[in-house]
Amino acid sequence: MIAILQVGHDGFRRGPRLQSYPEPDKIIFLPMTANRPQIEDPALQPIAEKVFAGERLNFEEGVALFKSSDLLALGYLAHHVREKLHGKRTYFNVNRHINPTNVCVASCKLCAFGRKPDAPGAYTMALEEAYRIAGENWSEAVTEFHIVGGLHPDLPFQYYLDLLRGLKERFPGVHLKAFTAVEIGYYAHMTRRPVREILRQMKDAGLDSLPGGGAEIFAPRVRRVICDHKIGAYTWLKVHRLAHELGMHSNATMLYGHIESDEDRVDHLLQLRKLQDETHGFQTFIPLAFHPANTELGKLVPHTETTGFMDLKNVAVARLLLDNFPHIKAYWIMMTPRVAQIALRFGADDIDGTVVEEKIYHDAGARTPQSLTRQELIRLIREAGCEPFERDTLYHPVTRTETTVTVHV
Ligand code: V47
Repeated sequence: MIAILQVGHDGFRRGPRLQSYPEPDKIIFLPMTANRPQIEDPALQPIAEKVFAGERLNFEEGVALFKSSDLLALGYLAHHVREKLHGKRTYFNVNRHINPTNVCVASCKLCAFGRKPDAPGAYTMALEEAYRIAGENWSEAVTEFHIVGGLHPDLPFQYYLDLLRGLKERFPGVHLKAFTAVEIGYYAHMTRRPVREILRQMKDAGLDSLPGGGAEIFAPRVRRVICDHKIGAYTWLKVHRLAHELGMHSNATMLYGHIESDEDRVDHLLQLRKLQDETHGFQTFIPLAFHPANTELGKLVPHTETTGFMDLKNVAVARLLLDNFPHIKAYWIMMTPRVAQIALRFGADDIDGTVVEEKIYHDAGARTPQSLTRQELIRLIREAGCEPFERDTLYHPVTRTETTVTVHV
C-alpha cells in the first residue's frame, strides 16, 4: 500500500491523516503545489509557495527562475503578483520622445544611436527646433515629454537648463521626464559640480523625474564590454538615490539578451531592489531587449535578436523579484505590440505610451511602428482582458473630453 501525503513549504504535513491498516510500505510526500497543475518544473514549486505567501525571493531563487523553461508557470506566478497589486488595471500614457542630440563622446558597443560630432547623420537640435518638435502633431495632447540624448562634448550645461525651462514655459501641464543617470553624471563631470547640485538646478529649471535608461547590466565584467565609457553601477544608483532624496521619482531599466548571464541579471535586479528598500523612489522597472543591428555588440553576440520567450521570461522574473517596485512596464517599442500585449498576462501592468517618434531602437533595427495612437493602446489592453487606465508620469489618473485633458492629482 502506498500513502500519499502533502507537505507545505514549511515542511509540515497537511491533508488527511492515515486511518487505514495495514501500515503503508511506502509514503510519498507531495508538495502542496502539486495541487497547481500550472507548475511543471519541480524547481519552481518551493518558490511558488513563497510567492503565494508573499515572501521575498533570494538570489538563488532568482537564478532558478531564469534557468527554468517553464514559462507558463513563471507567467502564472508573475500574473498572480500583478493581479494582487493592480487587478486588471493596465496603465498607459500619451507621451512624446524628444532626443535633442545624437552626438556622443561615449562609444558604447550596445548603441546604434550615438554619433561622433562629424559623423554622417550627427545632429543637434537648436532650442527653437526642440520646442517646435515638442508641439508637432498635437492631435492628442501629451502629458509627458521623455527626453534623452547623447553625451555632447561641446553643448554647455546651460543648453539643458534652457531646454527644460523653455519646454515648461510653452507646455506648463506636461511632465518632463528627462536625462538618464548617465547624462546627469556627465553634466556633473563636465561642469565639475556635484551631482546633487546638477539635479537641483535641473529641478529648478523644470525637471520632474528621471527615466530609467543607462543602467544596462551592473556587473563590471559585462559593463566593460558593452558600455566601457559609461558611469558604473555605483554612480548610476547614486544619481537615482540623490534624485529620490530631492523628491523626484525615477524609473529603472535592464538591458538583456547579449553577453550577460542569469546571475548578472539577478544581481542587477537585486541591486535595484536594495536601493528601492532605502528610498522608495522608483516607480517602474522596464526590461529592455538588446537590438543588435548597427551595433558593435551585435557582432560579438552569438545569436541575433531576443526571442518572445526570453522577453516574457524577463518581464515575469522582474515582477517576481522586484517586490517593492509598484510597476513593471512592457515597452511595446522594444518588444513589439504583439509580445507587449501578452506580457500584460506575464507580470506587466504598464504598456508605456504613444511615443510618437523613437530613434534609439529604430537606429538599432527595430521594426515596430514609430508610434501608436491612444486608441491602439486601448485596444491592445482590452483585447488582453485588461482594463485600460490612462495615467500621467506619476500614475495619477488622466481623463479627457474632446477639448480638455485633466490630470487628477
Ligand atoms: O539606456 C540603447 C537602451 C535605453 C540599444 O524610463 C538599447 O520610462 C536595445 O531607457 N538595443 C534607453 N536597447 C531607453 C530607456 C527607456 C525606454 C522607455 C521608457 C523608459 C522609461 C526608458 O535604451 C538605453 C539602453 O539601455 N538601448 N541601444 C540597443 N541597440
